[in-house]
Amino acid sequence: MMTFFSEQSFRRQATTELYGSTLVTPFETPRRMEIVLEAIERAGLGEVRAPNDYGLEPVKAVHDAGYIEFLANFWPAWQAEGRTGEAIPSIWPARTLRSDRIPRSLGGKLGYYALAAETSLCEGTFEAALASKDTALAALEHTFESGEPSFGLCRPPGHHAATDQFGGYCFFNNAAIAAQRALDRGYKRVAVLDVDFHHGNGTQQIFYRRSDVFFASLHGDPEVTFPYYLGYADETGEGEGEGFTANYPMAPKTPVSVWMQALEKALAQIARIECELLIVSLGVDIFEHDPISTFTFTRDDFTALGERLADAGLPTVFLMEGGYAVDDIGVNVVSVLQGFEA
Ligand code: Q9C
Ligand code: ZN
Repeated sequence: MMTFFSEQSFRRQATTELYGSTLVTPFETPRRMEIVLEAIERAGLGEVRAPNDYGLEPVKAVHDAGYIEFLANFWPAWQAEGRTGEAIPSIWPARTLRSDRIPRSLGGKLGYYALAAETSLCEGTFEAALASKDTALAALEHTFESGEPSFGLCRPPGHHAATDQFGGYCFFNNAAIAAQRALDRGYKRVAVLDVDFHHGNGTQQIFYRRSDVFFASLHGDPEVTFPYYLGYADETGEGEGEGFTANYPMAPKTPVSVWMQALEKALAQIARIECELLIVSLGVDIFEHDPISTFTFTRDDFTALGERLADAGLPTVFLMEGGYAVDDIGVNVVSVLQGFEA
């Protein structure tokens, strides 16, 4: 399988993540990419190519212009104010106190465009986010042109990024950008299947009122798991989009057999509504030893997942999302991709 990866993804080297009451070294570390690349090489999965630069148009097709400008300008502006540390949002236009005002202050903007506080902004973040969406778009283009499956080794991940909000380690929603591009290239209906441990709240928000992208997510129950406020089973889409969102929240330690039954339901929906392309938001934080998650996947379960996805018989683009058991992330990812190709 062809993999796409950009060295530019290493430009984000954040040193802080707000975790409980302390700052820790981020779980979403650049080392993750090195481990996945090593595993791809060791397994002989196939060529790894650098993506082209697809510019900002495909980003603007999904994200708010003010948000893109905010991410592009934030770090230089923060530095110009003499701030040296990484930027962590600490105030939001919260539920009953919200307005549409975007304050001039960088601290005010930071909260306006953030959905959570664990993801610091730092030098190189915008460049890495651009590289990540290019990686997703290159994978999409390869599958569009060849019909062959492809893997976009995206970093930073994307599925928590909403129209105008970053958080959960995500800045641009790579899967949403690729799905929109697929529609612009002529596919009539696209499925985004999100198997990351966390609900793909950003992807859901972006397509919630639309019927051209079917979004299905299998994830830790938001009653007890990040991102908490979205991903409940009764969220099924709105207006035109009614029936085009499907959520399968599951309790901590849910057996893989139960998870696989939810996958069957999601794949049945994808077949029934005749999706022409499958984009898999591939988070391997469903691994049994993931440090921030509570599902129980083993290496063999990852292989079985890949095999089952291949049986769907659709042109398929895999895009990297989460996975924080760094030593195992490579084997886990490659197991899915090799299972798919078996
Ligand atoms: N105690 C992705 O997997 N913090 N993002 C969770 C757990 C945020 C995960 C805290 C997790 C974000 C792409
Ligand atoms: Zn995740």
